[in-house]
Amino acid sequence: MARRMTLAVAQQGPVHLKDNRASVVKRLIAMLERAHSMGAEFVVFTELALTTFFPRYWMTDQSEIDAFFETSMPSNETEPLFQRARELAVGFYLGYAEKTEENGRTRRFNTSILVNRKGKIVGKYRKIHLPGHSDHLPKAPFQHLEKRYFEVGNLGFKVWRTMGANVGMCICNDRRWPETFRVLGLQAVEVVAVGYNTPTENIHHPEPAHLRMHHHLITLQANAYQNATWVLAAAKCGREDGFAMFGGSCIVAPTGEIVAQAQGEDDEVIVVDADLELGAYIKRGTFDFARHRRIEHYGLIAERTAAVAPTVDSDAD
Ligand code: CDV
Repeated sequence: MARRMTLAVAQQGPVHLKDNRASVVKRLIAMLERAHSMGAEFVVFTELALTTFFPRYWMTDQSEIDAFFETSMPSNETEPLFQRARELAVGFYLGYAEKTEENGRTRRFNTSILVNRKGKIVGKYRKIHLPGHSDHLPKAPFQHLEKRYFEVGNLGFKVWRTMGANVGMCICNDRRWPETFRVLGLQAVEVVAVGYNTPTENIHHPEPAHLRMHHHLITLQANAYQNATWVLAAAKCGREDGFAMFGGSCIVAPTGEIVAQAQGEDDEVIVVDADLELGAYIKRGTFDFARHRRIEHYGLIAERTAAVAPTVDSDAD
């Protein structure tokens, strides 16, 4: 029997350096209301939704860096979003830069939260696959300093039972890794929320823009199918102070099909009336993990990071 949940993705257009939190939150509320008017029960906002994508800038002054971070959630500026979501009974995923004190140490993470339909934070995820570099690349057209400004997340990949579904989270670059989705899949995930900021240009290697979009979509589609889960992917996109990031926000069904996709590169809401049971037949069949997984042959995945080539050439006489 179908189990329906109306799912939304709120793609976000550019946030410039001059834009303050209050103006961003206003835009998020407008999209939340639009999603609600389309019947949505859960809305996915993007990664680092409250500010511009600041890892593109080399900064050395810690107070300048910390201005992009939140020290509490909800904060004064985000409380109106929580309030409106509570009134409308809409759950949401929100990404932001988190500064926190843990065991007497200041720590900074690229974080997302899962908020239920009562406005309560029920889950937190801290980004694990941090892309980019930590050193200054003065010749590059822009930086990607996530490895400088954030620590690797310490909360693992978790799934929460909330709003009648098994919901998991990851952030941007995590979506490219099958390990992310398989760990969520092993917790019977039904809905994966992912926000992202993906520059249109690859600063490390000349790469056609269409391939950037291709890689984004094939990873979402393959991971959705291989774990029989809905995937809700929300971009921050367009030109932030001239720096281009692609859109391509979409909702992928457990079959691996894209069932809704954003049309432009600005604030835009897409909604799908989803059947959470759609993936059940795949989980009973091809990807019935209990029957078919062969963990005795997967050891290297958890033991080894870098690839190591065979030492023996099998063609040698
Ligand atoms: N914010 C990101 O994690 N962006 C990466 C870029 C650097 C490739 C991404 O995987 O989209």
